[in-house]
Amino acid sequence: MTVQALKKASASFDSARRDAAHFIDGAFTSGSTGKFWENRTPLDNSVIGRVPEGGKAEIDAACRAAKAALHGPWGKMTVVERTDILAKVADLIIARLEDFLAAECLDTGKPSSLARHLDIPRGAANFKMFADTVKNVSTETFVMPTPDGAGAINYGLRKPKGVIAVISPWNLPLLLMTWKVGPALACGNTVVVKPSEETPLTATLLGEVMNEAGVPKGVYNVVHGLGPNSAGEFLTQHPLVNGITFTGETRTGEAIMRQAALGIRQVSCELGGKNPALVFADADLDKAIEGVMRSCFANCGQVCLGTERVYVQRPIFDAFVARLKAGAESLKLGRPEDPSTTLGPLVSKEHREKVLSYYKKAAAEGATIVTGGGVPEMPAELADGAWIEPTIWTGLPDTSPIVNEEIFGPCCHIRPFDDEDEAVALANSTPYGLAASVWTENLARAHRVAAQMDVGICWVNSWFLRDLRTAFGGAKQSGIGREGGLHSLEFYTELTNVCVKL
Ligand code: NAD
Ligand code: 6OD
Repeated sequence: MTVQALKKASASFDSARRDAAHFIDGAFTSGSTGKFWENRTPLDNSVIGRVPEGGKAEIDAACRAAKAALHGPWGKMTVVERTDILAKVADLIIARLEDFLAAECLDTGKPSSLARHLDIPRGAANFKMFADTVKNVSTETFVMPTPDGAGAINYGLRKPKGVIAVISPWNLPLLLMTWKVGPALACGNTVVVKPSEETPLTATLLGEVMNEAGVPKGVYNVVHGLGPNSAGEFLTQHPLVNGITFTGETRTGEAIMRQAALGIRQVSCELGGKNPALVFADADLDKAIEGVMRSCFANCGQVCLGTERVYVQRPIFDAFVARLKAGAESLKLGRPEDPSTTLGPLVSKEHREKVLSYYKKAAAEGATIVTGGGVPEMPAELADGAWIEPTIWTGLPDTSPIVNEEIFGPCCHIRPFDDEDEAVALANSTPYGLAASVWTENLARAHRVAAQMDVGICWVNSWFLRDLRTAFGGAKQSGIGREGGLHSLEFYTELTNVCVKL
């Protein structure tokens, strides 16, 4: 890209800088707390705009609007009318792709090629897919005999659960928020969203789209704020909330489950991971390197499904390490608008401190630092950003925190193994159970190993690929419940059995 073209692209990103606002009952507001924080981009730490911090009053207003909307025009629509509107929401997200793209890239710093091909289209697809899914849902019916010989018929009625609290993280802000808002609305619920404090922009922008698409007021509400003792906690404790769906860290999931216990509200939790990749000597090495590279470094390692533990069968260990090192060193750090950029910064300097603490721990524990391990030198205009080097280690013990705790950065530890049983035991050795990938050309081994992974999703010779109708969620400390396709409908609806005596 020429310097001039890059400057033009940067100017269009700069025009996306704006204050965020709550979106309550169809209107934008900065609320009544008088508290704001500065939203900074991790690209260079400059201020994007101000974000209002919602308090109890904003949460209450949003929950009341959501409750009222359940029984207003939204609740009276046929499923076709409702899903037509959601299809329009999807179309409008695509029509405003450049606006969403600029907002998401400013908030997160991610390369625009990634947001263009993943975050924003998936944000739209999450509305379309669930709109299609609910049109084809049936419920069970049973005819039963009765002593008088007349019988009875039982049938299920699926009804919206009510007001759904959506608490979402910062790594894939629009994608992960709409992964919950899409099915919740398709099922006829209304939502109050508390987006991550790090990434408030696309949730706000979606309010404009909702109005434009004709979504009735009160159906989609957004209140910005922090977690504990702020909008997040107030939302999960609000008595009008009927269900809570959360994506984020495991420790936050524990807090949210405690909050959900008040009033017995159902909760769905998609939590952290420490995902393994198992690379067998019979793998197609080119494919394995390409897949493991993406799973370690995409989105600067800030993907819950990403790989931080790589286990490689001994005969190919050295070759694998050398090739992954070359791959990591070929990544190009830079501004999102530059098409040659393949790696952005971490989401914030605060998160970089956390990731760097693991980099330091690895060095202190005597890891071999294959590549990276620190902060890169960036051009002066980006020097104040949250940049970090992609990093590979070998040689740490299996008990090391680097091998057991979620780091959420562009890094992995690689360790050799000798046979299948050892690989399976290593893969299952952490308290997490979100995802795994298995790389082998031996079909029987692929199925055998996949069946032994204690995870919600296991890939064979791929990563991140998924039909959205399938179950998504984590085992062990990586989550509770499954979302995706019909599984989402289980969470977002209440099932009433009607038994009619004939
Ligand atoms: P986080 O848990 O710090 O925050 C997530 C959200 O919860 C934010 O909106 C935050 O404000 C809110 N929150 C925090 N404390 C709260 C409380 N007590 N009550 C209510 N809300 C509260 O997570 P993060 O740092 O934003 O995201 C990264 C984490 O998310 C990583 O652990 C990653 O693995 C996980 N994640 C999991 C999945 C998945 O599908 N399993 C997907 C993406 C991210
Ligand atoms: O693709 C999805 O639907 C999904 N929930 C991805 C999660 C990615 C975690 O960072």
